[in-house]
Amino acid sequence: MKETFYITTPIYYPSGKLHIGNTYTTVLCDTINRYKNLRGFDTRYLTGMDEHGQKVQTVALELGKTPQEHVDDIAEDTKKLWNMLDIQYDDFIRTTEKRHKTIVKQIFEKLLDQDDIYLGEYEGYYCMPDESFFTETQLGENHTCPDCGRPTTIVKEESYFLRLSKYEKRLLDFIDKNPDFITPESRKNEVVSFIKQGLFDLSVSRTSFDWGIKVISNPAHVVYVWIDALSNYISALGYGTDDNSLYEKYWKGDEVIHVVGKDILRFHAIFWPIMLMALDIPITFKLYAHGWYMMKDGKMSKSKGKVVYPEPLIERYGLDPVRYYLLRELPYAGDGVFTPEDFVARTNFDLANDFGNLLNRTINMINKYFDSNLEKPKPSNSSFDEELIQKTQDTVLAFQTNMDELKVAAAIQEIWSLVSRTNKYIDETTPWVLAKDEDKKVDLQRVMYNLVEAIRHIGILLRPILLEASEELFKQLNISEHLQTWESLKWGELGDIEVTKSPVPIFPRLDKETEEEYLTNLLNNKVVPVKAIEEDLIDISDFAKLDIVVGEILECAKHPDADKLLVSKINTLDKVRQIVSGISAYYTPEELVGKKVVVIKNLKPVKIRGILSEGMILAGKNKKDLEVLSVNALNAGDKIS
Ligand code: ME8
Repeated sequence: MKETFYITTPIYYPSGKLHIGNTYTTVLCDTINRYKNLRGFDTRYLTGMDEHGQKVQTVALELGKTPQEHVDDIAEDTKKLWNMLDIQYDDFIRTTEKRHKTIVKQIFEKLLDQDDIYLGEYEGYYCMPDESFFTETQLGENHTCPDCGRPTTIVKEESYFLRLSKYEKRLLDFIDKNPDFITPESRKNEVVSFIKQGLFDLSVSRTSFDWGIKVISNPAHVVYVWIDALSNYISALGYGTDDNSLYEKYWKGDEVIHVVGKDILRFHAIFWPIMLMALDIPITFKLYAHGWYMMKDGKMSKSKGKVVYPEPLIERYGLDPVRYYLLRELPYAGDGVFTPEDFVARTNFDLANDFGNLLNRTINMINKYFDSNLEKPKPSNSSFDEELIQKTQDTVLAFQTNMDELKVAAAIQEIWSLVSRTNKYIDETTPWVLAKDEDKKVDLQRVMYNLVEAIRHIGILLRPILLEASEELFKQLNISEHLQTWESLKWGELGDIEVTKSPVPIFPRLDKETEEEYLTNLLNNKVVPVKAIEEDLIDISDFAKLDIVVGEILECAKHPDADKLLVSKINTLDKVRQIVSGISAYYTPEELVGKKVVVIKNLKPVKIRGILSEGMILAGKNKKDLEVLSVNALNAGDKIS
């Protein structure tokens, strides 16, 4: 049976749009989850929203919405963002859902019944106009309200408390016996010294607002954030319900990881295990606390307008450069600074130059020297080859070790070290010199094979990180699915090679000045004209070069040697032309006969798997579907412009 792996993000407050800080946590978990999937684990990835509390109530009021309407809107936006980032979560829990509220109510009553929760009085700094309590550390100068700046007063309120002090010793023992419970080590030490100073019981209910889960036995109280929020990790698994199979499988399974930001580590490292001890639920999870993304001049702050949102970055640069930057720039145990200069440099140097160029150069050379086809060579022993092979194997191991320890930035560095080594291999073996000497053809063949084999390994390691580029890499190198798996990470698994005849660079270089200026404006919240990157723009005369017409499909059949291809005979009036298209996963030949489709006539004819193709049928595509463009009123040969 497969080992199980359960990973969670914090559930986010719906106080506004999510920024790159929250996005970082979600992308990090997505990458780790995809890695575990690649390794063959039975994985489950949970994220969601923490939708109760006074702040939400106040914000909703300001927006003229009910709190529920407000959180519904933000949850919708958040899901859209995760979609944009291709986050592969299995469940999205919202604390306003019935499945969650029922469990929180049960948990609260149980803790109350067994006297782990008791009624007392909460004393705090209260802002009358905002109707909010604050702790001393949250206050502004002279004990003013951090939200509105007006003076606060000390007010007492009836509140339930969770007995933390009772579990202090047990918790310290637990941390001692489970040295990898909290990572990084430096953060664990902070938690331990905090506990050793002595724990105060935690206020877990409020009477000053009502946007929350009501305490069953005393509905004047709502459950205050942390018992509500932390329970999401098990309520989402059906804990305490008739169907608790997910809880049994994943919570009690092989590996459970909560990824949190450093600011909420204490809640997860102290309150959560104590809650579980009190509830007699096994503490199966490990905690990883990451640092923060800062701006050059300090913390990101929505109220000061110093904040970076991911959407404009993805729209302008694409998904992979954003994922890459976020994962690569934040060190394992520290903070990172988001700067325009670094973003452009990472995209240009790491992605476009080092990695993109390696792939592009390799394909171009195979086209030039071997007309895109290369037989697998006999193994041989040049010292350059041995070094490259050794480096590739070492990289796989180093990548794995780092990923298993959640050191994702370091794991990415390992891949780039192999990228550099592979580029160096080209310089060492000088294929352009080998190509001049017919006697060196076998050497050249071996060099090309080794390049593709190293790049295939890089592609597999990149699958959890660069989602589109890794797919594109396999496509351009024509590498079949069984050679994209973790199990296929063995040198020499690759057979004969047939690369694309028309390689496209996967990462365009950014113009340094333009993009740094664009990003600086974006970071300063200046209105930025939406402008596509220059290299993507074409002139109308470029478009006019295409000869596009209506073509009527007269005959269609499966390609004899390739499952994914169909071969159509199409009347474009000037002649009946044969076109090979990769659409057989979406259409049967019968469905296409009689269709009037859109055809590019003046593409250079090419042989695709041995069959001549004289043009291209246009189709639209998304992740699920592909649809061939077709017309009704027009006839074969009619021009499209
Ligand atoms: O704390 N860089 O929610 P939240 C990196 N609802 N991470 C950052 C960041 C930054 N600049 N700013 C925020 C909550 N984060 C609670 C969690 S879980 C049971 C309840 C991270 O929306 C922050 O560290 O305020 C935290 O991990 C996460 O975003 C959610 O923050």
